[in-house]
Amino acid sequence: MLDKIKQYIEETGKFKAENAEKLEEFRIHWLGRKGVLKSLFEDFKNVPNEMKKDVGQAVNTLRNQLEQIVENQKDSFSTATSVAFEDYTRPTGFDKGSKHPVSVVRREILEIFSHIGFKVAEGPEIEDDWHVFSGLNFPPEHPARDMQDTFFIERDPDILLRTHTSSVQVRAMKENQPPIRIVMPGRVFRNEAISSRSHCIFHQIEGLYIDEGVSFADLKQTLMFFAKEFFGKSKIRLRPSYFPFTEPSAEVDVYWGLNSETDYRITKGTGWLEILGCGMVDPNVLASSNIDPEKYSGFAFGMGIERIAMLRYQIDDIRLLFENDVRFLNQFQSI
Ligand code: 2NM
Repeated sequence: MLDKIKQYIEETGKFKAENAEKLEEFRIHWLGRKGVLKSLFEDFKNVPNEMKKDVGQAVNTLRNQLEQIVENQKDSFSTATSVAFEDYTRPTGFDKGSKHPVSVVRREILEIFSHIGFKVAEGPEIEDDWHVFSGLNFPPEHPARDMQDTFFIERDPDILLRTHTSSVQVRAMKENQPPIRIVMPGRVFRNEAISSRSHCIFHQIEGLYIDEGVSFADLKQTLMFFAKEFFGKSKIRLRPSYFPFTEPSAEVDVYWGLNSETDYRITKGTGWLEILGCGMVDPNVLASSNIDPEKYSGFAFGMGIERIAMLRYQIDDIRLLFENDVRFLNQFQSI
């Protein structure tokens, strides 16, 4: 497919319309509703994951080139046939918007989990202490409760901006009995100093699965499936870690490989990249939400969408994701 697209790029690059009708024919053939480009986008679904990036870029290059050709050559015909004086107040072309990489990645992740039975759940961004900390087994003196880390709206009782989407899970557990199998995308807020690695608002996706007999093996298998589907990589490793709401807890790395200079740089020479945190839901958390920890067990995981998008598209400064500079965003059109 890549070769075919490259050939299209070369072939159409030389196109010169003799008149307006020929240009319109060209436009319909390539860009029309049943045109070549449309069918390329349809075929894109079947492109293997590891090829998606290259093929996607090539299709976008082709599309941009075709749109430029039509736009540029149209002017040369219309001025000849239209009025003698150019009306400078007439609107010219408008730039098209494009999908933000965070939205693209969020949708892909949710799609992958939907195939294995996870439903999407959402909840409020403004929360109380119980849903964000106490109900999640954070001890009263935990540093995350500090003003330095959390944006408080009111004190006593504490009303705050959620620092993770786990608060949505707490709500889901309180409102439903197992089986519960949900993924929660959303904005979260942390009071961090702005640097190339941090930002006060970012996006997370967390997942939760609770039922009778859910084990750590189920967690690992689910994450392997995700890594394979999303990154096209099936080798992962789990390192012991700590979160207040899970026990045991782990951080998950995917084996990225060391095939290029970039691989060395982003994996710091190890070949491994951290993608998410996870663990078995702490029995205290289940009990706080009226789920019987003697009968049920569950796993949970969480990842930062910005981080995943940066890995996927090899973006090395998170601020690019928040500036909304069209010259940056246009590189991600419609993939
Ligand atoms: C993570 C890592 C590990 C998590 C746990 C829960 C809950 F509500 F079930 F306790 N929600 N999310 C979790 C566990 C989140 O994010 C890095």
